[in-house]
Amino acid sequence: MFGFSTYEYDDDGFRECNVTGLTIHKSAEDMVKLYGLTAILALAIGGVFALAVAMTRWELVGLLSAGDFYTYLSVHAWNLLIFWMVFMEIAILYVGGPFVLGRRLSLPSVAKVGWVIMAAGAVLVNAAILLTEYPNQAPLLTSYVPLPSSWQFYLGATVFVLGAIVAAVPFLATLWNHQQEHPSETLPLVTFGAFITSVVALEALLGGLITYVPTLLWRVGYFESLDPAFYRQMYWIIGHGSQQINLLAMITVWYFLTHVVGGAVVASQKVSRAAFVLYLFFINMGAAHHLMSDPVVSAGWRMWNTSYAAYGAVVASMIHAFAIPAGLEVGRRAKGKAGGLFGWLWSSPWDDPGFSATILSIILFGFLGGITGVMMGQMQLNMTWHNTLATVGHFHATVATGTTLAFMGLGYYVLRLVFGRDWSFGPLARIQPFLYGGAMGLTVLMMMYTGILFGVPRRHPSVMDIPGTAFSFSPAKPFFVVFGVAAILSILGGALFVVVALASLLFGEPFEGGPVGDVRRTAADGGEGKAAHAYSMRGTFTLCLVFLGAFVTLWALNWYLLSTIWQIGP
Ligand code: HEM
Ligand SMILES: [Cu+2]
Repeated sequence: MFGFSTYEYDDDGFRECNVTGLTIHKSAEDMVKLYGLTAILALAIGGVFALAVAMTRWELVGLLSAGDFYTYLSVHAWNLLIFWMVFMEIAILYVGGPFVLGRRLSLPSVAKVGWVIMAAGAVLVNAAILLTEYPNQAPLLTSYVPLPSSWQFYLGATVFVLGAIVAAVPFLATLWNHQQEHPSETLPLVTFGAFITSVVALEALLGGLITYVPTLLWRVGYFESLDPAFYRQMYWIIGHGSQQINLLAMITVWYFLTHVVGGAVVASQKVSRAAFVLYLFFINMGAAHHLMSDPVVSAGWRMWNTSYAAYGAVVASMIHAFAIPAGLEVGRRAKGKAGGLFGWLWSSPWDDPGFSATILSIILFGFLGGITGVMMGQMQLNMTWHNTLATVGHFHATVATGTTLAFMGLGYYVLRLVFGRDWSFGPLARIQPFLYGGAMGLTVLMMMYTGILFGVPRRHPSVMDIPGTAFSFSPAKPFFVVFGVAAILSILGGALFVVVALASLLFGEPFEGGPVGDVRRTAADGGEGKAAHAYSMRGTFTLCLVFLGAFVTLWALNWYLLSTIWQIGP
């Protein structure tokens, strides 16, 4: 497809990848290319709008008028959080299913139809937002009822959701056919992770239909009104659910890339699989954290869903956060690539952007996104985060930094192993994950500081003069300078990825194959024939203690800050 690829197939359409050892069929490969490239296009569009949005919030520049700000913010959010992520996730399903199982993609024409529907939905959403005219309003990400967004927007959103459901069908059919032929085989871990992702995705997408179809009917006049409380609850099934898809897909990519590039093994299949199953049962309840400040749902309901129940999902995250670095440590110790506490880490292939993007994704997601998510998902602390720029900081740490970096890392390997192209501008490709991750880390911290320390609200075109507020935000000004510069750098970092990807496709040298990173893809387990869990994991354990220390410190600090604004007693 597209004629960019350098690989040849046998008469049945199969070829063997000499890096991963996977048997890959053209039907699946073509679709990975199609969905992957579409995702990168959405990333580029969203990134351009990011620049305008960030340069408006940096009031020194103050780029956009109030009216335009909401239009640009909506285009930014939909292209990045929805189109970049979901097109990439369908590609990940096709990697995790047919690629890993060594099969052709079942129902390949359904995959094409799915793409056409999704692309039509995406174009319609973008057009509807950009052409919004008063009294219609730009929807932002959430299009909360009774905000009147155009019916074309809701139609586009519905079409896109339907398209994503159609696109998931070939993946599920591939798994179904595989199980029919090999009823007693267990799915490989990456396929298992992709399967759980698809189940969570279908739940989320059904939530999307329950949200967008009634709203569309309201906008075309069929319903007189829609209950905002109903909308918010239903909306967050997809709004939060799609973040869970992002999380699960990212974790699946973490397992895949640390293995392919760093030589990681799975320390314990059972433990990692159990963690995926925990997500399946508990992660949806986290959706209630978006309703923390909503008066309609009872305090008991909020607390049960966001504390007790959601901790089932937090435990799962903690397990993966241990298992993935531990797998890397064990894999590298087994291959003699480690000495001392952290030798396995220092000796890793940091100059490989697939590897550095993955590790930066893990670290930044965990420390910046994960810790803040658990804090702001807690009822009392939520009060200091709700609707401030700190919330935006949180989700830029998770999706915009963590997931985006992981998907970029995967993108580098799609270029090599699927398109058969080596990276153009090699030195730039090597620094790209560090530039993007470093600058985004700083951008995110500034959003959090200005939100938590000064209460700067989210979704507001002006910063220092906000109607209805009696106090001054001006002490936040110096932080916005850092924010503005870091935002420009991170957008440059993102643009660099797009440039390297396109240049590699068009002008890249053929990728010669052979082992990548510094490990040979022969035996999956240790050279000495020891079981994976028999190797020391003390480096990972130490890292976990550092994480715990950071967690406790930030938790205590947030409670302290809350206590300074919330007087108890006389
Ligand atoms: C490339 C660097 C990026 C920068 C500098 C950036 C900056 C911003 C800024 C300043 C806002 C507006 C905050 C407000 O006023 O409320 C925003 C909103 C948002 N961004 Fe980004 N962003 C970036 C990348 C991303 C990525 C990669 C994603 C998703 C994967 C993303 C998803 C969102 C979403 C969902 C919103 C909220 C929209 C809403 O409130 O409805 N951003 N971003
Ligand atoms: Cu959520």
